[in-house]
Amino acid sequence: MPQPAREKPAEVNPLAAGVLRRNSLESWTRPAPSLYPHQWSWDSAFIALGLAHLDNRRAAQELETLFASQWSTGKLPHVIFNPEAPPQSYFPDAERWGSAALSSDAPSSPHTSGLCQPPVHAIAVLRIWESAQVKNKERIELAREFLRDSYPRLLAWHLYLTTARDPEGSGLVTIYHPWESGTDNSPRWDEALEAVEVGEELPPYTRYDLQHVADPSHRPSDEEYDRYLWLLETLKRARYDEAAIYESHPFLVKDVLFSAILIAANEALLEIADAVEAPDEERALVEGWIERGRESLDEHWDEDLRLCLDYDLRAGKPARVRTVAGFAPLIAGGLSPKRLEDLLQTLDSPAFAGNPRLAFPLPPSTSPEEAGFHPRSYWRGPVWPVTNWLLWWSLLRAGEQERAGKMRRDALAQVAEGGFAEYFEPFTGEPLGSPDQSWTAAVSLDFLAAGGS
Ligand code: 9WN
Repeated sequence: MPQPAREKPAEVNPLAAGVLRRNSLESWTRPAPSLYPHQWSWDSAFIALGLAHLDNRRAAQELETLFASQWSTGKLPHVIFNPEAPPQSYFPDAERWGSAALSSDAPSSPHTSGLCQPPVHAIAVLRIWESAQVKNKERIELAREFLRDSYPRLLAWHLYLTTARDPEGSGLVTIYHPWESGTDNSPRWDEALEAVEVGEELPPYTRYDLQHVADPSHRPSDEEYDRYLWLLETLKRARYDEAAIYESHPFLVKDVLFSAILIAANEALLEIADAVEAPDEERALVEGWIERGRESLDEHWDEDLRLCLDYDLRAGKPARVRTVAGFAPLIAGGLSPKRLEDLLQTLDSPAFAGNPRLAFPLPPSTSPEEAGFHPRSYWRGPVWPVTNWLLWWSLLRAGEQERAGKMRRDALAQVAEGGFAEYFEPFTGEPLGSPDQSWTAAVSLDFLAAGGS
């Protein structure tokens, strides 16, 4: 049963700001106080979006700190390790990744992981720019400087994703690990992950994540962790070299959600390119990425499920499972009226936000109609505020103001009732995972700043 309302949506703002303040270190923000003590890539992008409404300069700093650890290939690493984090607080740690020791492309300090995460960054940079417009002249000038510095970083990042991560020129990004998707244990990855045979040489390890959660069964299982850690070993064997990974790595999947976020981020990059008066050739390059990406998502559309599907390159087949990632074309934008209609029908159906058992009509991470659905297990069913944000933002861009407004109200009602949890049980609204998750607070601030009833 839903808990009695704790706070009214209007009171969410100062509470969200408080979460971000408490999780903040000097120039970056921990995703959560104890479970995640380092800087995470897409968390920081969402955090910057929220901070843009509180403190524009600090929002810019959040991303500058991340950009300072960009690999020479253009990759923005998924974790930047905090040397001050308490020992044995998160695993795999910097030592286990060994990025700088194995690859001259990695920065030597601070240490980073060898993976990346969905590229929300250009969208956040643009939000910082937009929110500076309503402030004073000095703020606008600072934001313009930030925009100028960020543009080449973002271009290099997107270039990396459209080349090293798409050597086929397919328009879709290949991920090497479920952690790159940001939706770690989603049933999207079950088949591809099951095909990964864990070598006996897997070095022993201790999971510290289980110490920080009320119920360890909500986190990914030990079997999943063995495979996650084995994939890490195979990446290390390839010394994080992209061509070598493509040859031998056992997990290569075209991720439609990651790719759709890249398309939306490329649209943001075009606006940034205009603002910094970037050369025409660069604009044409980005326009080409957007076009190719959308065409490719169209090729991965499943007419029966009325969703877009990831594609397992190793097995040579799509992952036929209904998860929130299937709404990728909505996030990518530029839809035909028919495709938009299809996606909205799926969204409203009992397979997602129209399920009659839901506490709030918000899309569960995995469809309750799927065999792999679990209402309390991480990305296997719970509702995640960041995916609410992505869909809300996409609905607005698609001109679906009314639906977007409703989703925004429901998402705010959920945090008003349950707090800034990492994720929520879809049928009861119970807050799960880390209770003070930064990106939940950040997207709530962005929802509030958008206004409306
Ligand atoms: C692994 C930090 C991150 C998010 C991911 C979420 C979770 C890490 C973990 O936490 O992943 O990267 O240890 O489970 O799945 O989306 O960025 O909040």
